[in-house]
Amino acid sequence: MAANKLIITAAICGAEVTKEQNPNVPYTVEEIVREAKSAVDAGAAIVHLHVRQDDGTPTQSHERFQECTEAILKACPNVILIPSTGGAVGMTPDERLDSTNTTPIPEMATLDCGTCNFGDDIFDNSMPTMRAFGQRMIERHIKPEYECFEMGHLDTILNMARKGQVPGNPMQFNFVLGVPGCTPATVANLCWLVNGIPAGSTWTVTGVGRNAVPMAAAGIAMGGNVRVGFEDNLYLSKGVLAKSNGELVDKVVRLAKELGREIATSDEAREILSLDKR
Ligand code: KMH
Ligand code: ZN
Repeated sequence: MAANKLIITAAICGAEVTKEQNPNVPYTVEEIVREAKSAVDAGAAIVHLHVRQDDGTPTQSHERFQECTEAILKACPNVILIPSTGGAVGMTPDERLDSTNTTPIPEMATLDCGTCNFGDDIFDNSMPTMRAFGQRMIERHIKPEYECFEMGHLDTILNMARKGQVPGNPMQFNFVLGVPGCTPATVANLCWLVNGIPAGSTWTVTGVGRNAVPMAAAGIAMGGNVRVGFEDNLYLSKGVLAKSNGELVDKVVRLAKELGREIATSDEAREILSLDKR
């Protein structure tokens, strides 16, 4: 029975973190493959993908996504890839959507559910932008992972789903808690969000920075799924930089074992998330 298994997503790269903060943050295709493989070998069923130019500059270019996707799938043939359509703050909507122009079309992609503060920046997700992203995903049969950084993002996206502007049930949510300026990472906030999702939905929790492990523990205990990785947190424990994404995934695997949750394979994750096997 796959239903109760824990899906671990590894957000291996992100767009904002740098090698200056942790030298193991991947930029090149080879480094991205190395990090994806370390995460998958440790137990991740999904890799949430941002890509960079070799100098570390974030890019949403479909050519770079194509190159990285093919290289990751060579090393990890069955992994589910969730390319970002969030990109980096300041990118245009068209630029951001280019990550979905790979061949084959990705089975999933993120869809960010509203504008919010993002540290000192503003992460702009206006209603027209979200409608355009929803339309693209409906047309191309891409299952969105709905990224909610703020409590109000949930209501926004549920309204859009009711109006048929974004793909509807079964919906997959990722509650990203603890981004500076956004909803704090507390168990109470997570419970409020989880209580608000439609029956039949699935959810993941991501705790940012020092919230990564406490939120992972909450997600495991509450029957949800967990995302970890360099995009969200660079440390294995206080003051100790993680050597790889695999180390962060391994920590979640150990927690899950202690709490009695088995780890889902990528195919089991496809079943849980109602994805077609490709
Ligand atoms: N880089 C952040 C501004 C996503 O991947 O969809 C947004 C982000 C969300 O990472
Ligand atoms: Zn992301």
